[in-house]
Amino acid sequence: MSEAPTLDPTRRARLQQMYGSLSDHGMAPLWESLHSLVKPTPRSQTVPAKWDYARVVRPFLMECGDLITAKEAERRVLILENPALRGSASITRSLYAGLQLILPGEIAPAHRHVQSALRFIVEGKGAYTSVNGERTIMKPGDFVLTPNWRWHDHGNETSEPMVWLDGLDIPLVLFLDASFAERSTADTQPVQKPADDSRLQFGNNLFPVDWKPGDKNSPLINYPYERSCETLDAMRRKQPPDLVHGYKLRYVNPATGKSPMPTIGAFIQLLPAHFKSAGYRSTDGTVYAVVEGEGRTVIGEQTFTWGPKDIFVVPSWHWHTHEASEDAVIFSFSDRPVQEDLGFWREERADTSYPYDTRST
Ligand code: GTQ
Repeated sequence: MSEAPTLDPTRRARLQQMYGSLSDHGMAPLWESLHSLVKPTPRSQTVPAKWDYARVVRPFLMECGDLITAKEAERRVLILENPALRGSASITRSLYAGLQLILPGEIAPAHRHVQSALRFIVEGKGAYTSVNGERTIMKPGDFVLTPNWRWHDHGNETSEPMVWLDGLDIPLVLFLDASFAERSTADTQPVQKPADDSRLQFGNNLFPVDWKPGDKNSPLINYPYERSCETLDAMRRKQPPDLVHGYKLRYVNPATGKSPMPTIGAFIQLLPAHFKSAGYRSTDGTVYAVVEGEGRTVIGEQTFTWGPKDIFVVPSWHWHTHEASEDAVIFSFSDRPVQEDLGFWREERADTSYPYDTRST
């Protein structure tokens, strides 16, 4: 589709003159920008990018640990900013990602906000997050929720640093001008529920008979890694990998079958050794965090090699393929549930053009 219409020089000059006055009155001519507003296909401002955990992110994070305490910072987090969206605390247009460090003996004080948060544990074992009075102990690969407006604080009573990936809907909430947040008077919430309460109450396919969900968020606050691995392994024993996704699972709210939080969808997938995926694109820009294994992802013309703990982002509607040189497990999150609820979400697969053979070397 063409951009602005081509007009003879006289009309063009008169129009240009009028545009100046229009703008003084808070108006603008639609025909000059129609096709960049109503685009025929998504053209994301977001660019593909990768963050190398061991070589780049971790050293900076540990330096932050020397320079500022978790309590002083309220949250000691390095934001992973998309190189094309600098200054906006965004890794995609709708989502935020950061790496949070809590050192032994530290706490991150209690607060709550409209923004929903997920944690995906990268390093360390045994620190806790408290969500509305329930503490959950975290270990690598666990997927932990802090849904909208729940009080939450974090603490590390172990002897090791604890690092996790934070995923929040900060840009989406800012876009909608709907942000509220408050600090608690107490830094640490009193423990009000038994250990593992939500998992025992809601994680066994049994709900209290009269329980009704209060909102769209999962009643579970921790989806432990061993359960994800068990499910991925069972899938692998049963069937060949999907040509695009390998073996891919979505985390669900057991009360609704939908995503654990309404604004962020989360996924975990296993790519068997030597798997090369078929091309794929979807409208949800997606953040990937590698748990285990090595491989590479080709996004358009760019190749990103990755290993454990690395993080990369695939923008909306960008063709990409994944290749694993050894068995690889990758976590990911996106705004897919928002787009699905609004009827926007689309995907496209190129299965036939990318044959693969898991036995080749
Ligand atoms: O742990 O509550 O990365 O409020 C950004 C904002 C983490 C948190 C972030 C937050 C948090």
